[in-house]
Amino acid sequence: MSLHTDFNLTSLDFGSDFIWGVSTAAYQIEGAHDLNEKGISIWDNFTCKKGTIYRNQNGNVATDFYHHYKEDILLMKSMNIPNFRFSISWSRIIPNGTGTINMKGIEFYNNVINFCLECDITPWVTLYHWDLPLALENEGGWTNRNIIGWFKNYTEVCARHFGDRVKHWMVLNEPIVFTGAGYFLGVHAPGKKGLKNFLPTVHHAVLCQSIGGRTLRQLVPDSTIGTTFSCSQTTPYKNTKKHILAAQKADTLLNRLFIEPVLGLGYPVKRVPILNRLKKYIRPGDELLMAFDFDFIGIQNYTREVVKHHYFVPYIKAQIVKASKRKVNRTLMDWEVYPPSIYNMIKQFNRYQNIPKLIITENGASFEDQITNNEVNDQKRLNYYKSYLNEVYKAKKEGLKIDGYFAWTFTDNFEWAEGYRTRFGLVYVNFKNQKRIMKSSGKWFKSFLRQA
Ligand code: GCO
Repeated sequence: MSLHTDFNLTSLDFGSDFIWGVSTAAYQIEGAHDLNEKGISIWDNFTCKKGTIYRNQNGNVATDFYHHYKEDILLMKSMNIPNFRFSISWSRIIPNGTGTINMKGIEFYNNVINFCLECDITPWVTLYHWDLPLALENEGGWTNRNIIGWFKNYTEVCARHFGDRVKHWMVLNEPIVFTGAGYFLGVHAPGKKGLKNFLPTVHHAVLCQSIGGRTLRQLVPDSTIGTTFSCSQTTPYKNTKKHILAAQKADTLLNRLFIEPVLGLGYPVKRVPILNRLKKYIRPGDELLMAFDFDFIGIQNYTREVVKHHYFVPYIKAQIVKASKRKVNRTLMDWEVYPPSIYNMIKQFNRYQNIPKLIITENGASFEDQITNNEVNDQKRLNYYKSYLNEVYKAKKEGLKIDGYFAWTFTDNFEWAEGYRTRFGLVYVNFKNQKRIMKSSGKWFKSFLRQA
């Protein structure tokens, strides 16, 4: 597999109705963490705990999108980017999660939405990109079944205030990551651990996924509604029975756990019997509630995982073998650069019936960026994009369903536990003075999109 792919495509080769855009998330860019009566989120809180984040950094300021949104949206426009995916910070518009609405928060998102529309950029809004109001976490957060009512109310507030202009919605961002990293491993907010936190969280996220979808459809019937999933091809470490089984288990957890209940297939318990313990949280009627006919499914792919049987790993006896241990081409996140993974995941999701549209809602890479004479020549990222887009094109050409592609991400930003160490942007941010510099990858994306 060569990374220096011959790449002669333009965006038009994917069809004139293919959707192109960039993705972001509130906590990673907004900053203004306590401005204008915003409430505290679990990420505001988690980042205060020493040792949780690289160099104890936080998103208090981030890229200060809160004050730079016009500049950023104008830059986006100058780069021919037609669609902008961002998320709403729940605690900015409902500081305590339920109850009083903060009109200053509503105003901020109104300004962002209106400015996008003025610039001819379509807003794509994610309701939940991981920043739960702390007040709700203090009552158990996602482990508490009351989250269903809290989330429904939050969805209604968003639909009522923004639904007249926002016609593209995503309910959740990568539920396996916020449940797994946040409520099982404890490495993301809120830092909870263990099965007793993970399992109820999974079930409640599955319910909120579809309840959010249903609520939006009712209140904004003329909109396109989706939800997003992270996914990675899983490859057995060796072609032996036990490693193959380990890879299948990882596939179940990473790629199937949240999509299958949406499609009415229930939880994929066969390969990972521990998931049978979800029964404890399933109430009569839930099976039906879990399913929803989304207008599109967003998939987010960065890498593949090589998986090994490991006897001592509790519950699943499977372990991911890091890219650095395999001597493969990798990003700063220690994720293997493996373009066929995006093709294979498109293919895997195409095997499900009843997904009307499939959109790549994130793909991108973090590499060391250097500024020389005010330029950032990020050839590795550029090659990454080209080689992954080649694979998306291959899928399209073969007639697989694939309807859009959003790059992760527009500007460098706060990368969760990695802080500001790992930059993913098409645009470089100097975090000392908030200056933006379009990277080579950004310039390339601009010319690639020219005719879109
Ligand atoms: C997501 C991601 C983003 C990350 C990106 C790179 O799920 O949407 O976690 O927020 O920044 O995936 O890791």
